[in-house]
Amino acid sequence: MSQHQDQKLDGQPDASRRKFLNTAAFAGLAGAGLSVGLSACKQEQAPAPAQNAPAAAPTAAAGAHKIEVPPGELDTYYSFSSGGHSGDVRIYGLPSGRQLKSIPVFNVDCMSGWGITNESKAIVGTRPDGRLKYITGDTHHVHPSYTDGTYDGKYIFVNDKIHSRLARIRLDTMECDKITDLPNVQGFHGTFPDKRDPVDAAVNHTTRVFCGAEFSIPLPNDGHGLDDTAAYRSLFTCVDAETMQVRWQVLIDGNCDLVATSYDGKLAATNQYNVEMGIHYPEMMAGEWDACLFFNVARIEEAVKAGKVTHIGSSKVPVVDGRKEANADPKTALTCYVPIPKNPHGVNTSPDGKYYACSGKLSPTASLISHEQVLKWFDGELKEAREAVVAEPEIGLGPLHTGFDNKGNAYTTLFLDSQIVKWNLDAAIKSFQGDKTAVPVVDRLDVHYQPGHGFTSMGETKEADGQYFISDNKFSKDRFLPVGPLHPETAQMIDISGDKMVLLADHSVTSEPHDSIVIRRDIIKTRQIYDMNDFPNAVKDPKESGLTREGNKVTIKLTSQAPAYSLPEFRVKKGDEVTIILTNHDKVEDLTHGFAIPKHDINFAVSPQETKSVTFKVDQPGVYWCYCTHFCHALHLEMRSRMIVEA
Ligand code: RUQ
Ligand code: CUA
Ligand code: CA
Repeated sequence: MSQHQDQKLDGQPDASRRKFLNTAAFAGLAGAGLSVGLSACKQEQAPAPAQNAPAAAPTAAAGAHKIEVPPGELDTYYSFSSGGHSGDVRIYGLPSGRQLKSIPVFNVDCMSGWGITNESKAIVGTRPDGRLKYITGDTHHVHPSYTDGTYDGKYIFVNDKIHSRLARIRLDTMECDKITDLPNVQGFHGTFPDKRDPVDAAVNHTTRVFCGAEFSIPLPNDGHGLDDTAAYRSLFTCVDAETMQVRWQVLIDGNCDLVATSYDGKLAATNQYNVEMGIHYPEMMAGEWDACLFFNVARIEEAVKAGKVTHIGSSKVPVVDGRKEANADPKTALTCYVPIPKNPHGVNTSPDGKYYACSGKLSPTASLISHEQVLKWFDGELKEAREAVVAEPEIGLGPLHTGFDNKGNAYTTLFLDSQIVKWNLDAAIKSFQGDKTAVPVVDRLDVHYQPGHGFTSMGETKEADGQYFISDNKFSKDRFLPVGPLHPETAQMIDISGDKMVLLADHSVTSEPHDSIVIRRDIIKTRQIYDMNDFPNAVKDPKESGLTREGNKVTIKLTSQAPAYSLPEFRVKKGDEVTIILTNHDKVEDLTHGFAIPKHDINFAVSPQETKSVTFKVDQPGVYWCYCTHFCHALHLEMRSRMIVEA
């Protein structure tokens, strides 16, 4: 390589850098046998195309109209995206890619007051001294509730991988309303709601949420058996979608990773990359085979009802035995382990409900598992669970996540190849059956760079519409203005409505989204104004404003109406524990007020007709100007109240 070509002094992106990344990635994969464009010393020289690569990829210009949202017009889709280890959930409008909101969930957010107000602390959970139990979180997988096989706009569920918590977001207010700790697991990663009840045909909506734990630990994890690594185990958890209580858990062999559910409610699935139950990563890659593990929901619940359960440590959650040995007879088995090549990542259900695509990660294949065949295995009609695999096309290096269109095609992210591969399900099945004329791979598109997650518009519902695929890339490198060593990620928008994929846009996203979903906007019905009656502590009449004292506990009731708070001042004493309850009496849409107190670390916002409260200690006598932090009125700067702390 000629140095001057690749190290530009002005910091401008250099298109040829893409090849470095690929080269570096392949260096770790000796013998992978891919042809890679290594040369291309001159910038204008195109890289040697990899096998099967499109000769000339269609460019954005071809589909510019598909991303244009003129000023004043609204997007056609919502995209809900996990924030990753920022602990939040983001909302984007698509196709514009405009970020509309960040919903704080496992993080602390000083704009809204999440993690600061008493109401949000009660949801997140506190320690005996009133501090938050945790201030960190790692959101990965966002999945909404279903009715009749499609999104019903009621809830979104999201995991916290760090502390193994499941959160629920109400879609009318787009705020988190419940968080549940999963007992006796670590590395809670994949999650997916069920789509209907496996037994009661009348229940055609989400009532359960399944959670896969990735790491095995001593059970219970109370300090004994620390070095008895052979006894470490993992659990698969079912949470009630309404009460958010944990219903049951399944003790398994191997680990869980991502989770999928069937459209008939009968099965939940998780891909397993560590059937070896290795502790160090070479052990986790030791075997040629791992698995996709299926759970027979109705049988598990019968076993729980029949009391065939144990309990782990102090947890009251019933645990059934889903390990291989205890489930050798398919006719009574609770679990079915379908062998899948080496360390798969990702399992996704096709919109017709017939298949699960389970990607290879360390195998260049995607395995297509037939739902019907798995049910047959549970009926004792298959010799081997592996017979449930009906296709296993070679699609490229490092396949991770798969999305689907409405024409029988799958789109899988190839992490190592930095490509999206489009493959046809029917062709893959025919080819697997020996039909030499069937060609599974239909198209490939380069993405920038190293895609992890990929998903299609409405693609996880029976209403998959085949419009867009989003490639959430793990590296953005030279795609955006440099912002220091920590780069944004790229979410690339791809038009999948035609035969060829067309790259439409690069959207920058701050670190570090994992999975997302794309929902048609008509499904989401939000409330624009709160109902004051929903808040038990609301200060319903400004005349109720004032101070009440019980010993050193002081409660201040306050209302806001632009541009004033109901109390211009209030007096408390050094050593008091002060609770401020603030109800926003403004009824005008979008008229939110804030409330901040200097030196007391208080800041939160109240939207129209909303009530929030905060509790804090006052230790330093003095005058503290409480002020409105949210621009609300021409006299916003004048909107203040004085907290006077007497010695
Ligand atoms: S998972 S790259 Cu990020 Cu939670 Cu698949
Ligand atoms: Cu009220 Cu600004
Ligand atoms: Ca493995």
